[in-house]
Amino acid sequence: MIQRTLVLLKPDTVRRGLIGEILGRYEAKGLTLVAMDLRAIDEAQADAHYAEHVERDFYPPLRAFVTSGPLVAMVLEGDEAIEVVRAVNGATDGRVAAPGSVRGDLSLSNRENLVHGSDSVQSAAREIDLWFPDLT
Ligand code: IDP
Ligand code: MG
Repeated sequence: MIQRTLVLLKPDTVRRGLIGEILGRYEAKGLTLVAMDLRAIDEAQADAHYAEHVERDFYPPLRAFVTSGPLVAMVLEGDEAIEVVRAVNGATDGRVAAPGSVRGDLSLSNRENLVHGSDSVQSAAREIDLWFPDLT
């Protein structure tokens, strides 16, 4: 099934100069770039994006992190793109993510883990509408 998914290259990716490295992995996998934008977000956008996590203990430092500098938001499309992107990204905690994944190769942190990928068809639809409301 052809799907679209919302991907964020978080501020650590931008700071560390890894945009090209990570975008290249999605391109090499065969995913198609549908939209992409470098932007800084405020706390309201962070809260909307992470609506399911705003009450969690880890959320205040996560919000500070994702609003700490510019990030790259993008929509990727391809066969089973939601699951494929999450596999390319690897497990949430970079310390245990499998080598070969973005987080496994490039992150040593549970919070500063470089990337976000939508986790379901419903999340992808909600997140694409939130980040790229003009995309049809
Ligand atoms: P995901 O990004 O792999 O889908 P989620 O559980 O949805 O992971 O968590 C969202 C983001 O919150 C993670 O990518 C990470 O940046 C941060 N996070 C999740 N769990 C922790 C934690 O236990 N400590 C610190 N940060 C966390
Ligand atoms: Mg998640």
